Amino acid sequence: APTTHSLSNFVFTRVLNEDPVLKTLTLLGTLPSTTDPNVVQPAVLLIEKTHFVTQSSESDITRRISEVLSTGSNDIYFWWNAILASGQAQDPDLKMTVIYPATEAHIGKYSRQERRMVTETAEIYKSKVLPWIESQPKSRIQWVYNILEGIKETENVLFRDDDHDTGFIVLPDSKWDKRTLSSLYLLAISQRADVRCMRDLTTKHLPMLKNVRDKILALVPQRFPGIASDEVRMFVHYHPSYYHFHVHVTHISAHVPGSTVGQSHLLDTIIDNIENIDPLYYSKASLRFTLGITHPVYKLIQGTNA
Ligand code: M7G
Repeated sequence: APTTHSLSNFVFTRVLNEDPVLKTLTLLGTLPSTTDPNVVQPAVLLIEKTHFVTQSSESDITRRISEVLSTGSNDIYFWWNAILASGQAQDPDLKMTVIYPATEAHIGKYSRQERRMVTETAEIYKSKVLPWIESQPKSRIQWVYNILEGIKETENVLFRDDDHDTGFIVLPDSKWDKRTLSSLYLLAISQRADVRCMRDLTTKHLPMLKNVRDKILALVPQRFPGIASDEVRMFVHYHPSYYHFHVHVTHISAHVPGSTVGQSHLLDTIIDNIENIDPLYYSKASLRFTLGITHPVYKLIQGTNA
């Protein structure tokens, strides 16, 4: 795994994406292989400016401003740029993610790209998309198994229920800064390996879905005083990036930049559709959502849509 130190060997290739509102920058570059320093492999570097700490006067942002540069004024209005004095470990300026070695799928996912609406019918799903999902190498969800088996991120786990039918494990999503409650972002990962995505869900999964819902609604207010259970949103992505069933758990005021049009399905709606509409709702439904035009599923569906 790359250390902070190895980032000094990062060689820039190109900008994959940037967002001036979210203050994020995504770069493609290379890093030397950990086993053979003469070999370089692709690395995706995600950088975001962190949110301000407001809870503690110790880290009051105004105390860290070391230089103020006036950019103009008009009447009672003054505009300044400022430079921050070097910070402290508990008040970092940047949050970074390195994906290394990064696959083509990672590079595609993090690249700015055109998006299009597509309709995935049950028929297209069964004939084209499901075989593609089944062809995904298990290594793409190695990180999920590392969490479930207690090999990685063990110190972050907030809750685990080891029932092999209905159990799940809850931990901070890697997108969360682990401190800003209004952007709380947790992940509940099912113990079951037979649910790759929402399409697989049927009546037999209702106890698991309800177990996740009920326990999360109790857990969040208990672990994060200040968040009420009716401030918690739980949803599932279709398509997800990782085909092992998991539920996204966020504060209702969190911006969810990862979610695109039609991609988020409320856990409560999923339960209701299976319980009250049709046990096979998700294997019968035509689902409409956007996909980036480089997404492999886009190519599979595009050939079949008018
Ligand atoms: P998804 O719906 O499969 O894909 O959700 P998305 O990334 O397109 O939303 C996977 C979720 O898992 C995302 O919210 C990721 O931020 C999160 N995630 C991904 N990885 C590789 C990790 C990880 O290694 N650890 C943790 N804690 N979360 C991760």
